[in-house]
Amino acid sequence: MKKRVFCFLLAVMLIVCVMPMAALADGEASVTNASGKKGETIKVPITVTSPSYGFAFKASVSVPDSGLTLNDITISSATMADDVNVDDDVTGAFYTINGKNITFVTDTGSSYVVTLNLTADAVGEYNVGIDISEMLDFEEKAVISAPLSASGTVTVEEGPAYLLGDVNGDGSVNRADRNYLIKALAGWDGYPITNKDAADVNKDGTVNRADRNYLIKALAGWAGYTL
Ligand SMILES: [Ca+2]
Ligand SMILES: [Ca+2]
Repeated sequence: MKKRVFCFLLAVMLIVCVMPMAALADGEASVTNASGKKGETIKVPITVTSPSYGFAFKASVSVPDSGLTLNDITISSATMADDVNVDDDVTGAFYTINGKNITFVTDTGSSYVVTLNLTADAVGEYNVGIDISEMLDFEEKAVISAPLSASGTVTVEEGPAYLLGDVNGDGSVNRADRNYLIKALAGWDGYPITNKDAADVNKDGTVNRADRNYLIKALAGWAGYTL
């Protein structure tokens, strides 16, 4: 009799111990490699997939301390948007998507795309990643057995040293450049053309009234007059 009770208890213990482990099926995460030029915004999509249909997860993303600036994190699914915030109280390069589990409000899918919006500050190759500490299914049961991590590479190449049409060299192209070019071509004092490449908007190798006309049309949005 005692032996039977022991066997029963052992069986219960085995069921209790093994059942939760058997119920866990790992989710997946992957970071898509991305590239761009210095000064540009680079979007890095991270796909998070659950074995369950509909899920919530808690994650942090990592970007390097320099070279890239993390501006924003967006997540696919309009139904989850209200529950997602970038918590920049976290120190260093780590950001947390919601300080807690993202509230589960949808059962419309088994994967989400978390997109990092980065500004490329310096040329280089950088590692970015995501660490998912919890992933819960519709009934708030864990669907990952261990923290889930993924990483990818962001490559930043040298960008143009100037903006075409930025005749006054202030970093943007607008009517001030048109006015500057008009005065420079008219020989006004104090209006030197310091960057001929930027001023040669029609790219014919010289800076003259044709560039002025081109710039006027480009700023007015004429078809075929791109900068
Ligand atoms: Ca300018
Ligand atoms: Ca020209």
